[in-house]
Amino acid sequence: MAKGDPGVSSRGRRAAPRSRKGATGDPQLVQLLTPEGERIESATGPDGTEYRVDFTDEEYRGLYRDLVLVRKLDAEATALQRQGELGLWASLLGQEAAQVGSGRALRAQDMAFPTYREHGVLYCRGIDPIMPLGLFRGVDQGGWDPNEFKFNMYTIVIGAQTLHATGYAMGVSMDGKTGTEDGEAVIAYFGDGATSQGDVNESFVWASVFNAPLVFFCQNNQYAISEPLERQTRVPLYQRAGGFGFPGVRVDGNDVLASYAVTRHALDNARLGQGPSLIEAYTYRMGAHTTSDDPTRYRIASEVEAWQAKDPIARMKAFLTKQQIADADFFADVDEQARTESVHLRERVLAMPNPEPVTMFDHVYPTGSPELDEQRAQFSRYMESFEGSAH
Ligand SMILES: Cc1ncc(C[n+]2csc(CCOP(=O)(O)OP(=O)(O)O)c2C)c(N)n1
Ligand SMILES: [Mg+2]
Repeated sequence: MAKGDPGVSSRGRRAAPRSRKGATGDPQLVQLLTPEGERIESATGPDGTEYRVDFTDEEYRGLYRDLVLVRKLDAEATALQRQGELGLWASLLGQEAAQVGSGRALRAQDMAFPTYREHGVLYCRGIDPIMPLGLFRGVDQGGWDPNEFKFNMYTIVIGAQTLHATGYAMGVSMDGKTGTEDGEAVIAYFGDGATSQGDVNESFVWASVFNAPLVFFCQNNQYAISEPLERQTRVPLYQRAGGFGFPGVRVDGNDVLASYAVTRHALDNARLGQGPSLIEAYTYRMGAHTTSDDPTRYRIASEVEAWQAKDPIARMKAFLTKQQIADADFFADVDEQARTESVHLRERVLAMPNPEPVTMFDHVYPTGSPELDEQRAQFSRYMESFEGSAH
């Protein structure tokens, strides 16, 4: 995958903004790859920052492979839920480029705080994709080690992780780990709906006034369950940043190259001690909110079709093909790898052992408590009362 360090150039925040229309005709959107798969050399952000990437052919192919694998594993998880093997699944369908682009922009030392949908970022952090499936199957608590992978636990409480990330980022700077090119940065993921939460707005204030090395990465997938974007905001979300005193940029979230470029730039500013910023990755949730949602009840098919034409994987495939960076053998190989890995994932999910019910008391406190011991004992007696019965 993209291990290189593409030249994400900055002309400085005070440079005069140049009006440059992307191929979408939307001057607000940073885009480096059009839906048709045409490369745009560079794009200028609202503060004059110029974004570009310079990947090798191998790195371009690596990004494509990531996108396909992440989508396939996600589809497998949705299928497992439909077959009763998971309790719930929150699909990332349509948001692969925002997640792979930003996930690959992270350096090893950077810390990420996800929601419940960041399976693509989790994949980029090198975590076994089985991990969230244990959580959604209800057999464990999703227990990867956040310090080992620099990827915090999934957070279902909307917006809460932005506060955790802000505190963590303030700690990073108090520890003196910013101010150099190999400093540390933090990224907090959240959705468009989350921007209405007090937690997120409080995070903006604290991160701003404490100059925290934090990138707020909002995946605007246009919906918060059934609530459309216009119920959250009357201004483009990235413009909210200005009121809090830090820069904001809107990127085409279906463009993996632009998502990479803006995230790398924002992270590098943060690690250098230049404070927080907000990225609004403009994208679309192609599937349901979760497997317990029916989106046909609140949105029309033509809207989904319009976004299908902006598919993040199709545009990357068109680009690789047109530029002769990849051929049919490569695409077949990626598909085969995706198929093999998803079959493997399924086998491992089905083999997950059910936990003993009494283990629910195990991780409540690091060192336990007398009250908990008493509850555990009571519960054990209760469970023993069934022994020998037919139930
Ligand atoms: C504090 C809180 N309130 C409500 C919910 C219920 N809830 C779960 S997901 C969701 C919508 C979130 O939308 P958004 O932030 O846009 O993220 P998306 O799911 O679209 O990625 C809500 C309201 C919750 N989990 N936590
Ligand atoms: Mg949303």
